[in-house]
Amino acid sequence: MGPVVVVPTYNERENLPALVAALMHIPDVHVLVVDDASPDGTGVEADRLASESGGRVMVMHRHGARGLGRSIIDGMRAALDSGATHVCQMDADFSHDPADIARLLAAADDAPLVVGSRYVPGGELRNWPWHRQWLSAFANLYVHAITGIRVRDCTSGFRCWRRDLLERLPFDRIVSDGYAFQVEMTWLARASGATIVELPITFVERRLGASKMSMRVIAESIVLPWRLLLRRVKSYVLPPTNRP
Ligand SMILES: Nc1nc2c(ncn2[C@@H]2O[C@H](COP(=O)(O)OP(=O)(O)O)[C@@H](O)[C@H]2O)c(=O)[nH]1
Ligand SMILES: [Mg+2]
Repeated sequence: MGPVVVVPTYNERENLPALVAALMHIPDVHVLVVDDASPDGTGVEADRLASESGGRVMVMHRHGARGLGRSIIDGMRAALDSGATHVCQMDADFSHDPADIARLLAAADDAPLVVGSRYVPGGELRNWPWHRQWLSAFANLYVHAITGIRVRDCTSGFRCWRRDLLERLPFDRIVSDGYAFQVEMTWLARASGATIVELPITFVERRLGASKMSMRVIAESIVLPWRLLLRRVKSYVLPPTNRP
């Protein structure tokens, strides 16, 4: 198997068919939809798309507590198990342009983690309400200030991971689930010494469906950078065998 694009979904029935169709234009790419029992029937739609895809579209149905980060991790694990050379992650709502996957994959030749970035020269935000722009800019400043991570768009959910890097990451240690999940993954990649490259992307606000952003997700993002810092301090203080 070549690259697998993991697409987490919760109530994306209106967006999914067009997204999958666009991804099918990229040679060799497989798609893994990870659906969290969406009440709007996204999972059923995903199964239909899979049955018509000749094996290029796969679906994972999650049950129990829903969560974006957990869904992506489960999707990444399944993609690695099925032999993926790269695992890409992207939103289902067309905020990320499916055609950009080809650019991310090409850039992964030189870096095991490629982040689609709104905040490097050439990157752009379109139609995002001012409060989301402010929140996103603040989140990145906050993460940079506390953790020292130098990636400009730490919360981006548009990424391409090379297999060799993902295999080294300690998935079991991941504690966060929302935007903080993207930050935590970036942190782990950096801690493993991986080169991280940012490619400019244009992020466009969704036209169909609704955002699942919540106060819980924001609260988690406020706490995570401090948890990461604490983890680093502990790893200096504790002998290696006692490390969490
Ligand atoms: N599986 C799964 N996907 C989710 C969950 N929450 C959000 N998503 C998906 O994650 C992507 C980004 O979510 P979205 O609500 O658009 O976030 P926003 O762009 O920051 O407003 C979309 O594809 C959503 O369907 C969840 O709890 N489980
Ligand atoms: Mg969105």
